[in-house]
Amino acid sequence: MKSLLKNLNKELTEQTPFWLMRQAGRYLPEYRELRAEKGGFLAMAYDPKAACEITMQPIRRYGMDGAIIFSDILTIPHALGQDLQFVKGEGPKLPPLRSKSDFEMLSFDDFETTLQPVYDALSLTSKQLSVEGFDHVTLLGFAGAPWTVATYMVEGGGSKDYINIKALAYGQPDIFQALIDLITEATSRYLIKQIEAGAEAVKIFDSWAGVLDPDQFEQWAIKPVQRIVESIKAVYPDTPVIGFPRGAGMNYPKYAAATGVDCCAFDSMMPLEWIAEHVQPHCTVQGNMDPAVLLAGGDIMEKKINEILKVMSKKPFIFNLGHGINLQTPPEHVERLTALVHGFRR
Ligand code: 1CP
Repeated sequence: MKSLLKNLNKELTEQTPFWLMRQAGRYLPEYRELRAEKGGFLAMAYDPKAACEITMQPIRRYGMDGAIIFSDILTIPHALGQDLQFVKGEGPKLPPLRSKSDFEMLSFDDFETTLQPVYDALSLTSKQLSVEGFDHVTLLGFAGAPWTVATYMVEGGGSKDYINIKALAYGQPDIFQALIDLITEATSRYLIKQIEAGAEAVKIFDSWAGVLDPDQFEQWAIKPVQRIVESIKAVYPDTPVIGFPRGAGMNYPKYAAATGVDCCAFDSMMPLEWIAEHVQPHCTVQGNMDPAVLLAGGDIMEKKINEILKVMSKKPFIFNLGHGINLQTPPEHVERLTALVHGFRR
């Protein structure tokens, strides 16, 4: 079995597997070239050949143990009928949903047709990995967690204070619950189809879980993910699920225990010894080097990589960053990281 999958199945391997969040993207010149040619992010994400090519780019350069399909968490609102645009340098823009009638416009009518290119990209990449001899690489599918996806749908893009979505959650809990239920259903269907198309494991990104209070965390970060994991496991009991409740802090152990994820991914804010003591006994762990360390490179990067591997690699562990690669990262730093992680022995 592939080493990343082995670790997800709670088996130790001599070498620690790794991949990097946002490993395909703007820090790579070959990505920037293709982006200029295709004319934008969505055009690439919905073009199975382009998405496959971009997914392969970092694998060809570095041979990571995981290849995450090139797509975005915002394909779900888009497939439910909400307009979506990526404005260069500004990130995603959606017409914000606020009133009851805004939410009533969402539907499953075009859901599968909109998402078909993502499934096609996965099938294509699954084949391409073996054509190019990358038999050690695990193909990863993904989706955003309902809370994080809902923040984009209600705020209309990224947010600093999440005030509109929080006002909705506290002030109109019925409407908010219906939105979370809809995204939960959509995400379950989406991830099951991704597995059908060739994803060998899937990751659920809850990038903004850290802004929830403890009760809300239970209600909006834990419960929906628990339901998604249950739906997936009912169809694919052996496909591992990775959960990433970024910024969850002391809620991490509860999340790991209650959601049923096989692996919990960590941000860089959490101390290694604490993770090893409170979470690693219960599930596989993934993370958590600060992307700024990879940007800086040099001796500090070597020191941090070794610290993480020494503490975490005694149990099933996947090396990764605590958040996505910074776009200014020199590709040579990723090459050095690869040598250091793959050179380390448990
Ligand atoms: O070329 C470009 O300008 C587009 C930049 C870009 C890229 C490369 C966006 C827009 N999305 C992606 C790809 C992407 N997004 C992947 C591909 C696989 C890989 O990791 O290599 C993945 C897994 C995501 C997931 C994603 N999108 C998340 C969750 C992870 C995280 O970073 O916290 C989130 C929050 C998004 C929303 C999004 N999409 C794009 C941007 C710039 C953003 C963030 C906006 C914000 O900060 O609010």
